[in-house]
Amino acid sequence: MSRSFSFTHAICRAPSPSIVDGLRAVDTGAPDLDLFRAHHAAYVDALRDTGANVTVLPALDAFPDSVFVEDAALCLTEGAIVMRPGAPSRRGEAAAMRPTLETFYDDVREIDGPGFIEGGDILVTESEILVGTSARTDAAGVDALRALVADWDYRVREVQTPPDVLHFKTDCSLLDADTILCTRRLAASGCFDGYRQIHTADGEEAAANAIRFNQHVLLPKGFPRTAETLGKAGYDIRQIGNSEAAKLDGGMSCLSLRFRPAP
Ligand code: CIR
Repeated sequence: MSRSFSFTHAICRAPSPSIVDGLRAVDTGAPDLDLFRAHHAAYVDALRDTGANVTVLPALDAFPDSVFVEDAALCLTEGAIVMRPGAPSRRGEAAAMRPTLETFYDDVREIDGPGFIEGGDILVTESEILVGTSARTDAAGVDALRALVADWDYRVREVQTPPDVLHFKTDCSLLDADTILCTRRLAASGCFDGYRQIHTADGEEAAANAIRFNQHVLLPKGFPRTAETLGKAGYDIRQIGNSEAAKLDGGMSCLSLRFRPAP
């Protein structure tokens, strides 16, 4: 049983009207709440189509970016870890996720300061946990994670998120046990040497933030050449509208926590 893309559960959170105040690197206009909600509903449906049990938490108006639940926690089989986001406006989201994690896990741990780490910088593969340092995740945060998962027998490898890229997983996704979808700029760092790699088409770098969820790969809409490559490689692609989340630098992975808790 794969532990890195075979899931029974997901947690999402409804977008809040305060989403218009969400963080963004470049202002390309406010997201449209109704369209965001429609995209979010299609995303949840796509997860449910795989047979997953999907919990959709109520919107949290006090936290404009809280729809991007991936950054608040890391869910492994053995237990869950509450993150310590580098963005000050997002720290309360992590604490707010804890009670939900406790309904699924007996063992919920928490990153202690002084370091910072966000879930978007963490890629779990069959053999290791890669963590990209970024503007949101620092070396102390990686060390804190390493210490917390040591008794669960995970190897944690620190790598670097490319400059000007929000999160490590903005530029990569796990497609199966040993295959990574990634941008050429991230591949050039050598961090995926030893893995089979599929690169996004030039100009379609935003397609790298996909998710493999059981039999499907959820890909943002609007990246036809990357979709074609993945289809030819045998992946069952579901393309989901992402224009509104993209205005806030969000993609497919950010919108869910995906997991298979121990029975
Ligand atoms: C932020 O800047 O934190 C949000 N606007 C976007 C977070 C996207 N999350 C992710 O890539 N995991």
